[in-house]
Amino acid sequence: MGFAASVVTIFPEMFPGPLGQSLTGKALERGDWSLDTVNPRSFTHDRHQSVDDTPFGGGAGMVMRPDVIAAAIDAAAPPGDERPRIYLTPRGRRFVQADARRLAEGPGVVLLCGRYEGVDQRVVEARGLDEVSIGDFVLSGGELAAFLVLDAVVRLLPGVLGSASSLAEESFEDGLLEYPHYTRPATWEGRPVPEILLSGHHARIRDWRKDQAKAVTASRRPDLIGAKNVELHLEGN
Ligand code: 9D3
Repeated sequence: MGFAASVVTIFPEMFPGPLGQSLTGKALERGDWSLDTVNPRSFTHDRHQSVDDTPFGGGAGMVMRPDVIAAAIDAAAPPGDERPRIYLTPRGRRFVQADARRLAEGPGVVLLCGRYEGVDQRVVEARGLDEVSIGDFVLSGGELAAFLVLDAVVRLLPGVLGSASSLAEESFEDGLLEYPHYTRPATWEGRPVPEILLSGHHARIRDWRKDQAKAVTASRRPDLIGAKNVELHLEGN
């Protein structure tokens, strides 16, 4: 009885996609989490299996029909299903690490992937959907956003990341970007690793890494300085 993810999408063949590989894929095989998809196409009535129609008031593009999308959501999450329902849309509030942590502590999530111009707004209200965006750029649909949200959540589930790395992560949650990493060879293409790292002076190495983290954060993400965002641990920057 792990974390249950349901994805409402007209492209179910995209899943599990990258989530079937590596850390998240192993966790899926172990049953730490489950993934099912519901295709709105299965809840259409007409000959052409239309999930979309023209927008009232005019304008470009098509809108996903509320009757079809609501039927798909109800099939994915029957009344009484306690899981939060997220509609992935460029109109949403930004998804952040705190959202990933909150979701990982719950029973699962239902993700609605928009296509075309989006979903009829009445379905958002009627089914209590939380509108979420993954960033200030334009995607062609919500499916890649669903992968991103699920990856961020699944790696936080109990037992998915080793307990050693989890503990290591906690200790680094200082709201800064990470210090740079180096491994063998000690000199590569004429580039030596920073001398301090070969010195064996662990306290001085710790101070150097902290200075590096502060410098890269101030340069690339000045918004994080003083924000004291302890939720955030950005790796590999
Ligand atoms: C012309 C207005 N466009 C909004 C910027 C229309 C539009 C573009 C792209 C409507 C939907 C989409 C598809 N995007 C998503 O479904 C999406 C998304 C995104 O584009 N950026 C950041 N997060 C997300 S979550 C879902």
